[in-house]
Amino acid sequence: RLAALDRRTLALDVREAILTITITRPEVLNALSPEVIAELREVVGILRDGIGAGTDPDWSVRGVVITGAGPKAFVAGADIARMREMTAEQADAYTAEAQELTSWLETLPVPVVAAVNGFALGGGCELAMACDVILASENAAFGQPEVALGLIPGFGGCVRLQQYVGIAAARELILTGRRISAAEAERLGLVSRVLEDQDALLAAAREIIALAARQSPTAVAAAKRTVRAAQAHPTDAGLAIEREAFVARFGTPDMLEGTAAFVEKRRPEFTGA
Ligand code: CO8
Repeated sequence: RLAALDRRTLALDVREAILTITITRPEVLNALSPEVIAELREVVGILRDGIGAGTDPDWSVRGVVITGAGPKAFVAGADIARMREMTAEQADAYTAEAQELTSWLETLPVPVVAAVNGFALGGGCELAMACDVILASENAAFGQPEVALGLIPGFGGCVRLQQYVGIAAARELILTGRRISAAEAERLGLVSRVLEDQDALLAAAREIIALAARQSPTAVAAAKRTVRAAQAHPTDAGLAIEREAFVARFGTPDMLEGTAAFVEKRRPEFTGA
């Protein structure tokens, strides 16, 4: 179904069970127009249906990489020209769809890696933060510059940036709109690794997914689900959710296989059950 999609703003590539989504509007630094959001929703929606939410999984896609076309930008934010034309109602619908997309990314049962190859500003930084891992090339730059436009972050920035960097740095960045380098983003904990150039960046993104794909897919999905649930709850409720998800692994074929393989000193062969 992915191959049959008519996409004007995205390029899709599936290789070795990894889907790479490239946003292809380099002339406007891959700004997120309503069409980009609609097409991303279509693709991620197909993945949700295809891989499932863990109940009847099809593990033919084991991870997703999101990146931007051209040498300058991952995504330089929402499309400002298009936003100017919107009424408050249209902005509400646009934001609702965009925010739901970020939740879909967070609830896919496979890892999603943002390969940030340039500007990740506003909605671009927010799109990256909805991914499980953010990798950056040396020329990447991050920021939430919405206050310079008379706006505020609306695609999850007020919520997720503080989860990544803590409330102090999040406040500073959101209230000033200050742009930070890849190196500073790494120091703050927004980015997990900085790579020299785009080739190294994409290779590292694929390597992370390939490594996760060697593990039990149901365990990876359960771990992703539990980390997200824990973020949304206070400590005691989070611990209860973790305990329940941990105990649910016991007796599953993948748990029996993984622990047997360790004891028998061999590589596990997971079936995703
Ligand atoms: N929207 C529309 N067009 C853009 C955007 C954008 N966000 N960013 C760049 N462009 C266009 C420029 O207008 C320019 O077009 P043209 O060639 O026709 O003049 C082209 O891309 C190249 O950009 P520049 O010439 O400006 O390139 P520079 O290298 O000089 O500067 C910058 C690069 C610093 C990235 C600069 O383009 C910039 O500041 N861009 C805007 C960044 C920004 O403010 N982003 C936040 C937008 S608001 C937002 O994201 C709200 C999120 C909530 C939305 C929820 C739904 C998704």
